[in-house]
Amino acid sequence: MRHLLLATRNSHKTREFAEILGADFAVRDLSGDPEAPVIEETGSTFAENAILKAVALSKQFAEVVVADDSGLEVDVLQGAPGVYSARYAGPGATDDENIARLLSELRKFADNRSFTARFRCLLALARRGEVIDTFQGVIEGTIVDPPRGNTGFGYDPVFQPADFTQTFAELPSAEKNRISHRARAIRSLRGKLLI
Ligand code: ITT
Repeated sequence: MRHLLLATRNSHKTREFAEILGADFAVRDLSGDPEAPVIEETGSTFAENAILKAVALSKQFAEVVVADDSGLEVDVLQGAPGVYSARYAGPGATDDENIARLLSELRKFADNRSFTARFRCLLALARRGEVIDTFQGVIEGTIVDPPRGNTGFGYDPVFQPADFTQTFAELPSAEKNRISHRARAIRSLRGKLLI
């Protein structure tokens, strides 16, 4: 059994990590450590933010630390919300508020085009304050309006992966966790951890 500390307070991410990594890994996050520092995401890329989180937390904890920085990039919005995905509608915004802001931006385009987008996930692996490696996963798709489905989190109800007719929030979690940006990044990470 390998132990991993996830530098996240997002329990949805933690659940997906546990499902994707499987029984060889014991995963815990920061929910049990309220005194762990909150790291400000001041980077301009997912990689910078993932590294900031992983390095800072790995100075405080003995285990191998993995940080996930991820988000949605919409082409017609020049890649927004991108690194601001969690706070697109403002600091502390809920998922529903972020989706509402996204759809209101897209409704400004009067035509009925399909809006291409992708989810991107960057993982940083660190130990004792040093980055060991980073891993990336991407999934392409389109934005749907109105939102559909109620599984998952974040922008899942408005993201329909390419070659699927359901959104991430309509697909069973096992299917999302087979094809997602996070699944792709975690599979590369897993390979490194098992060496
Ligand atoms: P931590 O920093 O504590 O890990 P966070 O939720 O703030 O948690 P990020 O800064 O990486 O994490 O922001 C990621 C946001 O991107 C997340 O809040 C969602 O809005 C969106 N997102 C990322 N992955 C997603 C997924 O699989 N499905 C839907 N939305 C996702």
